[in-house]
Amino acid sequence: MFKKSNELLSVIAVLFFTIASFSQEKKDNQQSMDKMWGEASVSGDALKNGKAKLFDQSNFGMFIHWGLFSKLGGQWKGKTYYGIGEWIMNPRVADIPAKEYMEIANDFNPTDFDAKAIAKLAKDAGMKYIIITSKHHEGFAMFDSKVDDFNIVKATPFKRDPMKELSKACHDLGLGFGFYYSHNQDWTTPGGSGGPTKNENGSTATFEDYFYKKCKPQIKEICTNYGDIDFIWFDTPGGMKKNLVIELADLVKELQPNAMLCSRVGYGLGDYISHGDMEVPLKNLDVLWESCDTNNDSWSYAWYDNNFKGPKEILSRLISTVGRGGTYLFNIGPDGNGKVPETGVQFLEEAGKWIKKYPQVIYGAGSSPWGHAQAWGDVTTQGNSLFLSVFNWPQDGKLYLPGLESEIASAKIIGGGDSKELKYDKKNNWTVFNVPYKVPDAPVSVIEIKLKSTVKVDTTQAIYPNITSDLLTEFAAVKSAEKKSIRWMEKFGEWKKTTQVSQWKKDGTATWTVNVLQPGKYYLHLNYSGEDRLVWKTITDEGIMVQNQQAATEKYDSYPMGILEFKTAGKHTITVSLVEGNSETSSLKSVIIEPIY
Ligand code: JFZ
Repeated sequence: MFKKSNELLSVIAVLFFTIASFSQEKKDNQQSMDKMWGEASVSGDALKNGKAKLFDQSNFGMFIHWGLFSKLGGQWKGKTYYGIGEWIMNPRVADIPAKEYMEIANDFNPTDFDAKAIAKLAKDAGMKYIIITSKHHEGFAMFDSKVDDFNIVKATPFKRDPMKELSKACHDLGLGFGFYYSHNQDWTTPGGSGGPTKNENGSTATFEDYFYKKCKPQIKEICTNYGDIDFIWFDTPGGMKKNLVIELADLVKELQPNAMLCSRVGYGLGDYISHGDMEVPLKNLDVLWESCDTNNDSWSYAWYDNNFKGPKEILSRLISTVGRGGTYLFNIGPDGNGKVPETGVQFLEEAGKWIKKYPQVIYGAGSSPWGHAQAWGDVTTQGNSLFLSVFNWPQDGKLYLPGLESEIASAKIIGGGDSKELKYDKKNNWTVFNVPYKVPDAPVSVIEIKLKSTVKVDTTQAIYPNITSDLLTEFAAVKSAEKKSIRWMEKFGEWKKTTQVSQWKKDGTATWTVNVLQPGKYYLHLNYSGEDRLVWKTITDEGIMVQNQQAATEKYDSYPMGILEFKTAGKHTITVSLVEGNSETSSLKSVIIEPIY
């Protein structure tokens, strides 16, 4: 939940996504929208006028990617194309000609689609709304469209409008409902971005042709025929002209004044920022924002993709997103028959059971006063209560909380079972809770701390005495080297991102200020990528130095460096520099400090 509603005027966030980087191999295939630096600013208006309430309070929604691509499931003419399934027709993937692709509709008959079951799944999973692809880049309308025949009612044997069914099922269950719509990219409609450049009759198609004949009229349809809409989730604005984006945003505002627009509409016209990294940001963000993520690796169904996130992974990502101040939009991909893959369903239902027990940890919850994760989990808040969600329960009966400066009124393990007051000691500015050895609950245990006053926290990175501390470069002060976020794709369209330090000059350093409770010896590991072998030096403010040579590869990995010692408790610095190795490519991701047993 976003807390500083009154302070917010306008915030600019730059979304570093280049659709261009979807293509590493076929640079020649780049289209006009390819170089896309989506710059998104959001005004705080949605919060002030109450429109953002569902979004801001819910913190958890369901995303659904479903279309003709779901029928292909990552496979075309006997060959599997690994990566995000909804891009299969793109020249960078299977390169399916528009005409041939459109014929898939002839046999698209998803008779297993059960709108009520999907809405119930979202509800059981603890999600408060559903946002579904009404038209993805492929250009196929998954709804009854009067303005374009390439749609599920006209062009398929199915003949039903599943969006009617799903919007009704959501409204019946009291869930919010919204549509994804690819407004710029349309790969089968002449004039659409990435689409055919000529009309049927051979004349040149313009983007305006597509926009006025299909895109805008379809937005009118989805904003008119499905009752109250809570979200219109436009995507990949690319090089779309500003006046056209304004026309669309205005149309939505006129027809569905309560619909939240995500920043991907373009030109800062969104109500909230959408992050697309399939990842939880590392630092709190004081704007309205959402992180979209998927339950396996692809957004749409792919036959081979059963790498489903387990209940604990779902919960920890959700809690950490709320902890960073955001909302979590979690995607499922029904298959070509309309069925949601069973493993994904099961894991979501298990996660939902946990949320039913701990609603206060999620709904309407505020971000962590620490501004970043804890080594054992994360923190969310309600008023003067802190919820410590523990993903890794300590094995020695002590839970260490660094930097809490406000006075504690009470501390209890919640969620049923043993709800005795927890005893704790204060050491320096650490609070050390005496906790049971046995894990209180699975997959996540929660301690509620009630404070006597509003929370005050020292947010310094902590060295935990009983659990490994990962000091990320995001939190380092860097001199004579370059700290920046880099992004890459694992499989096609599967984005990964990290903040790292590279381009080391001779005197280049990365320095962390840390809060140490337990003086003594710790293992030091460095996580980096690079070439051949590298020599790194790590030195503390007490003059304790560890220098060693280890191998390096192009993949980030952690390597043992030796033993680092803190002679005293309190604030210290840890400074890392590159002694030998390629100063440009040596890329430091984090410093890992591990207690020795
Ligand atoms: C877009 C789509 O191209 C994709 O198919 C899927 O629908 C996804 C949810 O959105 O892909 C993006 C867009 C932006 C980012 C990443 C993937 N981003 O900003 O990191």
